[in-house]
Amino acid sequence: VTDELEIGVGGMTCANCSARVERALNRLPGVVEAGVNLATERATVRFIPAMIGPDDIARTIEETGYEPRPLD
Ligand code: 9UX
Repeated sequence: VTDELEIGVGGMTCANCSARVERALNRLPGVVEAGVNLATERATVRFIPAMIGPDDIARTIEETGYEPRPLD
């Protein structure tokens, strides 16, 4: 079973920023696939809910140096 989270990411200025966030998310155990769109300032993350959750994903974005912004 997998779930998908879409979350805003603030503070990204160039394509290296989005690549950093993408790499950090894809390294997390339980993340199946993560993509980060610089233009829309959003990350789309498919994950295994038994292993990881939205809070962990948001924390990783923050620890990478950017600002997680939960969407409505
Ligand atoms: Mo680009 Mo982002 O040189 O911190 S990597 S602005």
